[in-house]
Amino acid sequence: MTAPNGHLLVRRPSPALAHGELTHLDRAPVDAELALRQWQGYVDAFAAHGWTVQEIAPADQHPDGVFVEDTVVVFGDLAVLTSPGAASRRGEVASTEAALAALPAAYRLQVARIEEPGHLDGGDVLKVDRTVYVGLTARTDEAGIAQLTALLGPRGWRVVAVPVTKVLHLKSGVTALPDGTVVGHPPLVDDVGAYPTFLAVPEEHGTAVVDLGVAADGRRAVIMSAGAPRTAELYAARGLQVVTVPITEFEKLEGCVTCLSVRLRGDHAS
Ligand code: CIR
Repeated sequence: MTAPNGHLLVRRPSPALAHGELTHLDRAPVDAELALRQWQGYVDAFAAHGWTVQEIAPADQHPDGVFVEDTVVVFGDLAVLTSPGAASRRGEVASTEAALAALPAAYRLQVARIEEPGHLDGGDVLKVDRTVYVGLTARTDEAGIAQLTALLGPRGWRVVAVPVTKVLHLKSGVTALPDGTVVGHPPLVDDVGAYPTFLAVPEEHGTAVVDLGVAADGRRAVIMSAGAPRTAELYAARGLQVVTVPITEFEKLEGCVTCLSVRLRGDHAS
């Protein structure tokens, strides 16, 4: 067990998960019971690393509601509620807002929102130090990025728009290790040159990593899909403790480890 790392917002999967949105993948059968077990395994891995888990109210009428990252993005002490690009997902935001309001006082954030007609999904937002890369995708448009820039510019964040065509969200193609190295599987990345540092990984499911914080052995820990064993070895060779979880049922819906939670760290960095 480690020192507390922060607060984790999650939402248990809807029994209708199989009917979620698909953009780049063909529909494959989804086992709803297996999805629930995989989700619990994901949540348990955070809890074992000192995270306090807080569930957002179930939203079973929204098949994609489990992908809570798309509904809010946290920048320091500011939470930006999003305006999801898919109509089927817009009703997910209100319950995320309610969950933020119910957080313990130490995690209470200022709240801003992206407004229609602008659209922005949290999966398109990648923070690396004080730079915020935002995917220009089928879900996130110029108007949404302009609103985010207006909110963040005065707070000292630099917003960089990155066109994304090969995957659903920016973070379906690239994420960042705790040291800020951007990682991605090149066939899924439109422009590897968009980032100051870029580490190519050999597997599609290896692109998504989440910082779990400092582990009991003092190493930095990350969580990633069990579907990328060679990439896990690559990360371990960089000195990281690598925790892998099976998330096949969410990957069938174009989800990954980042989108299944919103991380609120004690220092308010997410
Ligand atoms: C969707 O298309 O909205 C969902 N099926 C998947 C969302 C995954 N979210 C993410 O990568 N941030």
